Amino acid sequence: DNCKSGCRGALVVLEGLDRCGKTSQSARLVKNLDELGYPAELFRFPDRNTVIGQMISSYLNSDSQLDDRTIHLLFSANRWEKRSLMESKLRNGITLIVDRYAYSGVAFSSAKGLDIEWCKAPDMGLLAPDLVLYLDISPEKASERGGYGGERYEQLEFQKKVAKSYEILRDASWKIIDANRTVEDVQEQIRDIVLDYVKTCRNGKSLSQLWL
Ligand code: NYM
Repeated sequence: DNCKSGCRGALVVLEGLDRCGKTSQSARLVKNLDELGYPAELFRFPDRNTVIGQMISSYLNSDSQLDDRTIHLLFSANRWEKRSLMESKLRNGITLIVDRYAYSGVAFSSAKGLDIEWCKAPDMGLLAPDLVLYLDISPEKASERGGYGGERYEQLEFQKKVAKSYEILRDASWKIIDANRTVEDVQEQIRDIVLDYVKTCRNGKSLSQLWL
């Protein structure tokens, strides 16, 4: 089952409210794919390891205050600084499992009242995901899951607005996953869906650009 030329990895994004289970599911998915012989790596946004990521982290911890548009653009820049690395990994046959992407950027910033088209603009031209999985959980249920960690945005009323923004953003291609089930049930469903996409991408589906 060798990778022929033109064979690439799949770009898979997991989205959802805070505490929907994305982070554990992303890690499990990478492990599952690796075990099945499909090389996979985990990316997450914000990536707090870069200089821009540290500015974002300090904002989320309320150690710094930033204008709503400023932080929005930093989140976007944090994705742009990973774009070429992501592209080369994909072209080398590695599937990328990405914990949050541009959709989080738009959902959280537009929940603050920023115009949705303004929010989308800086992310136009990033790599378009082959698959978006939305881990669906009600804001109330999510808030009961061991409580929020105290970061900015982790409040029930705000999460309700984020859920509405996600509803506006999503299109028919998104796979909506019922995240109210056991970790294992969710994991199994996600793995089966993603395997299909990984195979399609290996068969030569081309990479495209987001929102262009
Ligand atoms: N977030 C994340 C944004 O507001 N905009 C973005 O572009 C991204 C990627 O950061 N509450 C928010 C969503 C989360 C917070 O994410 C930190 P995480 O997945 O908890 O590290």
